[in-house]
Amino acid sequence: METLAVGGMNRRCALPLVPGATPEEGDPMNRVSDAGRPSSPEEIRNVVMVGASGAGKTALFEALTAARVPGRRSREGAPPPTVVLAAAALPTGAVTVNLVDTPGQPDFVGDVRAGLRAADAALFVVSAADGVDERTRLLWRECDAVGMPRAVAVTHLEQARADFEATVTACQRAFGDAEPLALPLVVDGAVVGLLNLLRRSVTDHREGDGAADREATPDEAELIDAQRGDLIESVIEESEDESLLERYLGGEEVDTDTVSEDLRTAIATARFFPILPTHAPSGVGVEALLELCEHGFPSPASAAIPTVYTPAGAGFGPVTCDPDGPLVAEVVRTTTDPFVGRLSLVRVFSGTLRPDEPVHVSGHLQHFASHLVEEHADHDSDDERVGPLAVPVGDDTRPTTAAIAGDIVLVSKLSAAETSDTLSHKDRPALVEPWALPNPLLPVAVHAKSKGDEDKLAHALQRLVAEDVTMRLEHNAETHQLVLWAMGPAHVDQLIEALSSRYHVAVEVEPVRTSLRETFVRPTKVQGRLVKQSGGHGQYAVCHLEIEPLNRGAGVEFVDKVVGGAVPRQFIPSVEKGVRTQLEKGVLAGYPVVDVRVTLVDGKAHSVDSSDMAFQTAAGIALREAANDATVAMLEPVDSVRIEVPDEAVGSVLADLRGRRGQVHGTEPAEVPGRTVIQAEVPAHELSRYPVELRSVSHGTGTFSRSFVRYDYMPPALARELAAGPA
Ligand SMILES: Nc1nc2c(ncn2[C@@H]2O[C@H](COP(=O)(O)OP(=O)(O)O)[C@@H](O)[C@H]2O)c(=O)[nH]1
Ligand SMILES: [Mg+2]
Repeated sequence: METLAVGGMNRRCALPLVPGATPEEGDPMNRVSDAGRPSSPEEIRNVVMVGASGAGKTALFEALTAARVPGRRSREGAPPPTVVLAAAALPTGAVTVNLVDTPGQPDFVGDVRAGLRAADAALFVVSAADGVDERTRLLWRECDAVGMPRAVAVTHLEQARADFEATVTACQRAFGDAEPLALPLVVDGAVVGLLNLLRRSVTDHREGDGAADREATPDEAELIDAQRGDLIESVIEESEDESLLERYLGGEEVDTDTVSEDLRTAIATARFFPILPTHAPSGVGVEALLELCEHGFPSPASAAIPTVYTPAGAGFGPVTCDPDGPLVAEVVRTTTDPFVGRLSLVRVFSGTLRPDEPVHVSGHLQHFASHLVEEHADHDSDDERVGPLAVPVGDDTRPTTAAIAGDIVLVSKLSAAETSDTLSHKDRPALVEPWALPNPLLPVAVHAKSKGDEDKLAHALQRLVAEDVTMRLEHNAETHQLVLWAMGPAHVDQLIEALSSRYHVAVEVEPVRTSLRETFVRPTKVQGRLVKQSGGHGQYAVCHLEIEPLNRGAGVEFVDKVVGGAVPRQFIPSVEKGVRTQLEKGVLAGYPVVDVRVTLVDGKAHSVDSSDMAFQTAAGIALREAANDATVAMLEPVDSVRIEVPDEAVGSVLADLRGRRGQVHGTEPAEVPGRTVIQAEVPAHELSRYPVELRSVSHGTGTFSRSFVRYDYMPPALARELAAGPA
């Protein structure tokens, strides 16, 4: 049995999707039971868990899974940090809750985006000990912009510095209309139950005994009633029923069913956000959360569907969440298992996915991207066949025979399908507009530790790139480096670890070299002489060159001003070729020379010993002779940079930019309130670790983009350092 998981992190798979175990072989009914699987989109809830790293998402994910999948126990001890999406289909009441756990570290925001695409509602996990952090706030705003229904699970309640009330206030300040549905019952530093505000009841959790509901004691009832009013008022305010609010404020008791119904509407329309106290280790809040998913969150039938085109870019026509509609599905995550092959986590938007059916696979990232994604070249394939389907259950999978519109499923053997690709019917090919892909901006140069592994490395990187749309590869022809662009240092570590554990390639990391340019800074006259006439066939060529600097961006010019045939006609192109070749190779430090005019003014030839080669060589000699520290300067690439940070970080970001030789062109308010956009020009050399450094001066929420604008003079001391450096 081999490892197999959406995460690809050495997890065991109980029901392997290996050849020979496909549902089609033998009697499918013996192998695949679809009992309990959703038969209509109304029976599905897709929920993504997001929040700060360490807030307790994975612990909660595992507790929720353990509560619904028999035989699964919560993990002992601390879960390892999540670096990829994990999913679990949890039968809950009349529905299946497809739960998606995401990583909290900023480096893996790509997976958070993918999770948000897969889901129709988001569960924000907030630690009562740490409160709401800036990145969580930002993510909330993103969900707000698309009207995604949200709820908040509060964790770490038994910690000494935890304060549920303060956390509720912090949520209200950061998120808006949020109220708790229950209060935590904390006794002697342990979370032992919930006070349910709507039902006015208490749920006790006893270790080993599970949960039991009982009536509230008078003290508990007092606590409940002190909070219940706020909840009911909030909910009724969001209801369309004006007279209800009037009656309620007038002192009339409103029945719980009416409030429950209004609550459902308010959550589903993303106008009200319920807060639930939870404690994963003891299971407190787990049932309440699942109940909230079932009754509060909307089904995919009422969720927005992303824009769908044909692969040619035309309109596809209306797409609804209909199992009988045309197939439109999207790969939200890809893993390559060395034994099982490619495994794709797929969200079905329309139609029904069935094993063994041919599909069209379409990916046009380059078309939609604002930046170059050359390794994700646009591709369309009609040669794909859906392999066995399986339902993800955390680390495990369960085979299934169909995934209807609205569902999330694992598909094996889609060899051409990359993350964010669209699956559709061959006769009705579709292309879903990809979600907003983050641009990886941290470069590291890598090479295989052992020379013989270069091919293996290239192959493994190709695989990783297909899985991970947040990494890029660059083969830099100038510096001869293989550069891996990643989201941050943790992402780099993850990629290097994947190369070694999954593909058995050990790599070494080296500093990224900046491609510089050389240029002449003062007019220079020079002679190049190649005179070799001792014995045998000699070589003879002399050329006099005048070198003049040109404006930035002017390029290289060659001018012939020879008079009287001092250099014979047939050798003029030889001189030009020699000049251009030498300029490309560099004249001082090995970088291409730009923005220069070279004029051939005079020369000498020999009737026997002169040749094309001799004149090419002489031209090169002349240029090298002309080059020294006084005549040649180094140019470095300068990028135009757009930085977005929280207002309060602007001061430190500007100070930091000055330290990077940056020129600030201006600041303006960002689209998102409370944030500022800074426009600047910064030498590329100073940006090589910027994703890391920006994070530290911007509470982790700074983002930036960069694009090359021009070459500019580099301080000579730095140029000497780079030229001499080991890199
Ligand atoms: N005391 C306490 N620890 C928790 C709670 N929830 C999670 N943890 C622990 O907090 C750490 C981080 O949790 P994890 O689920 O990995 O956080 P994630 O990064 O949000 O996925 C782990 O050691 C968990 O066992 C909680 O409610 N109380
Ligand atoms: Mg986690």
